Amino acid sequence: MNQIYLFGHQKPDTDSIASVIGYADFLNRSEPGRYVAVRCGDINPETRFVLQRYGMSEPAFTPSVEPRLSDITYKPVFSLPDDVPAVDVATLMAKEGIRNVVITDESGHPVGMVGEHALARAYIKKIHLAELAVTPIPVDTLARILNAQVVVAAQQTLEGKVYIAIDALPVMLGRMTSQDIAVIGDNEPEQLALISAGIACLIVANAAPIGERVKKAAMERAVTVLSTNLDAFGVGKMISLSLPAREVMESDVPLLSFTDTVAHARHVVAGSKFRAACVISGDGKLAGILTRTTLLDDVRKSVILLDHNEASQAVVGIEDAEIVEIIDHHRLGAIATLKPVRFYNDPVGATSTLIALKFMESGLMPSRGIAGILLCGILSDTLGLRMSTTTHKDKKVVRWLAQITGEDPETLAAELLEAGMDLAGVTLETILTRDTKTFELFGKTVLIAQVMVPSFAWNQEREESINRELAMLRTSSAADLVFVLFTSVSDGASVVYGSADSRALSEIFNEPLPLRLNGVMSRKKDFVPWLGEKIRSLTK
Ligand SMILES: [Mn+2]
Repeated sequence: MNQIYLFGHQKPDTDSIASVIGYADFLNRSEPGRYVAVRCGDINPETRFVLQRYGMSEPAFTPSVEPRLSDITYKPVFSLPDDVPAVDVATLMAKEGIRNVVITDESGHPVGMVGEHALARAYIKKIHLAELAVTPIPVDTLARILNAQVVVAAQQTLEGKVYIAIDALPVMLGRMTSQDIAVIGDNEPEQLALISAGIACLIVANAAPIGERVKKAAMERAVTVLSTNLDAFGVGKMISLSLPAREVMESDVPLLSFTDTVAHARHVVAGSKFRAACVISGDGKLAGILTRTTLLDDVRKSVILLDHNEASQAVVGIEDAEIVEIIDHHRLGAIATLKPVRFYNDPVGATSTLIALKFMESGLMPSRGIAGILLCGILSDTLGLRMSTTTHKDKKVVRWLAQITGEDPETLAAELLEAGMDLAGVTLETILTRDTKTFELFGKTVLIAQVMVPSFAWNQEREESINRELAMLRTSSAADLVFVLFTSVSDGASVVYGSADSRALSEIFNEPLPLRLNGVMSRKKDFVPWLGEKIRSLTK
């Protein structure tokens, strides 16, 4: 069962976060755990207030839905430690029908890969070497490769040249050192002579009998004795396949991590001579192997979009995701989808209304927390049901949610507004400079700040400091005129404070500031045109 992620738009507001949490809860009633509320932007102060008030946690931050390597299901990986003989690697490849075996170091980190290419290259090179030898190889491993019995175990590992006893004994002995290995047949005098010369290991081929005298002598001289039913040629052949994987492997294997995108992985795999790459987990251990076939799987993430239907507002990578549903109340700027999609658009005041209606219509009762955040989503988007976008459905749903939560929508809307203004614990300087715009009006540079307030009591309490800050702002900005509009949505008015030379101020306003301007809500549409006219008449 694949998970489905619910996203609001970028720069999420309370309506989009409430819809995402509320709808995930609604859907999980029938398929618990399948639907995951997420967000692709920062939570704003108003939404933080709402989530805290109802004890709901923030949706997890998910900045992108581009398929990543963590979205792929990996088959078990064939890997072997770097000290196993190449013949084991080749055997595994043949048995499992695979082209590559990953080689790991003792801590499980991938260090290389052995493929058909590496094996061929290693042995073609080796064919040109005249000598047969073993790199350090455990006696047990050598015995296993040769299908041999360890008759006398004197060493743990062997590392030396390998001689097949076909030359005359003195010639043999002249060449061999105490590190070396002799392969011999059914010839007890020579077996004994080699042992007493003090070589490292005697391999008795053709399952030739090994007498008690030989065993005793070998034990005394600490010579390892192996008995195999291979002939001498077979022993030589197998020893040449005993090279440890670390000497055969190719070490330039591309490594990828779970956070890499599938698109990047495709590129890497296609460019790799192995046509494969290793995926490593956070601790550097081998987690999987990627091949062109693994990358053919469809790894699109399934998403539900709430409170938006335009690609430009959606999470990064939306074009690589599978959209299964859209619920919105905005204009259509709809995303193109590959498959048919459930699309529910209704121009009500908030998406939260549509989610609450889902609960209502299916007879499901939302928890107090879900009801509370949906209520806030609606009150936030409709400014307490005052916006012209408000419909009877929003009003009906607000009544229902108010009943469940025991909230008074009027009071709650005012609290939301105040939380959204983010005035608590912030310095006046920050508040005044958070939203400023500079205009050139008939030769004057005019800086206008705007601050949304819950009521004008807020600025009345701070009159002196506001005037002081404005004077400082005028100096630092070098503007001719500096204004701040304190705007109260519930009053439908703004109060303006200003700093300029006093003659200019009295000529513009005819009375001392601050001044309440009824109906002035928008700096751009209401205040600037009026101010521009005044300044123009002054300069005439
Ligand atoms: Mn909305």
